[in-house]
Amino acid sequence: MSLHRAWIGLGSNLDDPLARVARALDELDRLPLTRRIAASSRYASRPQGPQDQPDFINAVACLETRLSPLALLDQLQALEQRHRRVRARRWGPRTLDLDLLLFDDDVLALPRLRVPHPEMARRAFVLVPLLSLVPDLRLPDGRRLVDLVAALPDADLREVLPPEGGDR
Ligand code: A4P
Ligand code: MG
Repeated sequence: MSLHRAWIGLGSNLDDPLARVARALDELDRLPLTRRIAASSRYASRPQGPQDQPDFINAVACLETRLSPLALLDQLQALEQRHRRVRARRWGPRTLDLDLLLFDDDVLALPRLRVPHPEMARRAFVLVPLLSLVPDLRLPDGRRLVDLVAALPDADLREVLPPEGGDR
């Protein structure tokens, strides 16, 4: 089983989102065959989509894993369930949302899994934390992260916590 690099987007806007995202970062480090090798700052932003819900806390983490993409997705979904996430409506409030953003340079279009995450290139709350960790990143199609960030409309994104010490 080879070693892969996976990027995860974390989001929460219910039940103490800052503490929840911190806990989820620890839980990602404890997934089977996986360790977390980087975590961004936490960022607060207004909800993208329906506005009548609390602001979100978002972060991005980098994992080294020997899991396959689908096995990793299973683990992420199980972790979401343990946070009692309620899937009420699309883009609505959630206790914990874990998106698999990138998996090596793979491009996947499976019924359960699309990688790169189809919305990531439009989302400041994904691109900005990712850029803070890997300034020279390119998407599998060759687009540079720095160019995607420059093309975003003015981002309402507030850094609320510095990166964790020692794990970058
Ligand atoms: N799925 C396919 N590809 C992936 C992938 N790369 N990573 C499938 C994770 N899941 C993937 O997801 C629905 C299905 O997508 C899953 O069963 C999986 O098999 P979901 O998370 O249950 O559905 P959802 O979250 O209700 O909808 P969606 O479109 O996934 O929402 P997002 O993209 O998760 O966005 N605003 C701010 N400021 N910050 C946020 O974090 N998040 C959302 C939710 C909206 N607005 C936000 C934020
Ligand atoms: Mg999601």
